Amino acid sequence: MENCLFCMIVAGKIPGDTLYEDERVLAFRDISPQAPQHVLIVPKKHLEGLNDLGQAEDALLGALLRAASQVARLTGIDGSGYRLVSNCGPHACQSVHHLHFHVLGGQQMSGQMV
Ligand code: DGP
Repeated sequence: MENCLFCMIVAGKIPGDTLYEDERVLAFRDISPQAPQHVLIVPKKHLEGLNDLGQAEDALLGALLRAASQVARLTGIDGSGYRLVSNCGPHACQSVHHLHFHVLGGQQMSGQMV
């Protein structure tokens, strides 16, 4: 989608620090990391966010979640643990309107949120 930041990263128009890629999914490091390991998992197909997921996206959702666990292994946080977050809408402070999951790890997290 034109003017979508993550579509531009998927298309290679903006550089991304890619960790994992397959035919449906791209994973790259967040530009403003909030944890020692902070990676974004995005579908190559443009979807605004979680609210856009229909039955037709079931396989894509499986691929996104599998990519998250693959990224956890690649970054060495699968054993210590990690958090998977997707912000949806204004109350969640979603700032990029292309579906994405944050993989956060590499440090002990608080039991708040969540
Ligand atoms: P969210 O607030 O959940 O919509 O998260 C959007 C994330 O995207 C935020 O953590 C910062 C990250 N981000 C914004 N612009 C860029 C960029 O140009 N490159 C990368 N790698 N990450 C970006």
